[in-house]
Amino acid sequence: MTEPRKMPSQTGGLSFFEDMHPPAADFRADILAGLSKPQKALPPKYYYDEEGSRLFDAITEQPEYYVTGTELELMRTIGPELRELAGEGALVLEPGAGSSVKIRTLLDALDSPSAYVGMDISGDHVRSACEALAADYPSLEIGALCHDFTQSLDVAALPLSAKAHAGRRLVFFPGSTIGNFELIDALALLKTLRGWLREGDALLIGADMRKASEALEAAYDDEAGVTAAFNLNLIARINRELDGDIDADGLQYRALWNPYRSRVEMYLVARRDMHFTVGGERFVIRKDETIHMENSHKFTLETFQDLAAKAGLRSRKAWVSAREPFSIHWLEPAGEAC
Ligand code: AVI
Repeated sequence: MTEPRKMPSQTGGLSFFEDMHPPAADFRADILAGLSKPQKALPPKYYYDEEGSRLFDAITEQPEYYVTGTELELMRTIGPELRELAGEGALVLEPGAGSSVKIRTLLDALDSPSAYVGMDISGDHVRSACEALAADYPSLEIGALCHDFTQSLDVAALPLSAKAHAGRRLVFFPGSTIGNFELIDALALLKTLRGWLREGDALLIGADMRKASEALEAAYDDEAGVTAAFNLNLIARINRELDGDIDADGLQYRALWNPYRSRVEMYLVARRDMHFTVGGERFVIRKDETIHMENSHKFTLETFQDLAAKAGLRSRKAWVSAREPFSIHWLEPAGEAC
């Protein structure tokens, strides 16, 4: 890690802002590669431009999308247990640093947390999210890291106080974002997060659960068409930023539950044959051909705990919501990852 800079006067109440210069994504190369595959596919990490982020927030408010509300309700219910498990003075680390309501719920539940460090691949995003948090928690030590959280991190080298470094590390990864990774990548991410923990530290992670296909398909294809708009927004972004001419009206959004892979698969389906150009390259999509957009894996307690065990994480406690089943896991380092 480069020597972190402490810049309290310039950091809007933050203890530090550190840019670890994660490698920049190559939007053009990734989109052209995805459209050139036999099964066309677009990387979901590109959903989140300004409009995409606004649409995702709107998804979380749709009545069919139970994920956000259910997890938040469960977090509130288990708050006293989290306080007990974390003990006093925890150092909270949040890869993603996106969900201000959930992190506030956790911080409010804990017993005098010593510090919070948010991280995200977008420096602007993590900085403003952490500054907003610092305004609400003026006595909490708060740092922001521009970092690709799929990469290793030397937590001991972060410019935090001795008190913060002495606290239990609690890595918080809510939202079932883990479900958007291919299982092999989810395992790699769990191993990376495991690498941030010492004996006695913990990973608190949300994982959505298998349920009736009707509920799952409705959650990912809401009546108001917000999830469809979220997917089609990536087509608009491609047209705008890569000089494309894809006719979005020729594409229909569809969400399908795949029980064999235990995941909801999201696609754009061509209504007719279409020829289009993106980034100076020509493509054809045939009627009924699909563009694979995203997966959202769903787990049972057992399948998630098995995955965690392969990453060297042992389940200390798991909670399941009363209504649409959603799980939150308290995982602790155990032995080595395999
Ligand atoms: C961010 N992630 C947890 C969402 C999910 O539920 O898989 C992404 C999403 N895509 C469409 N709707 C929600």
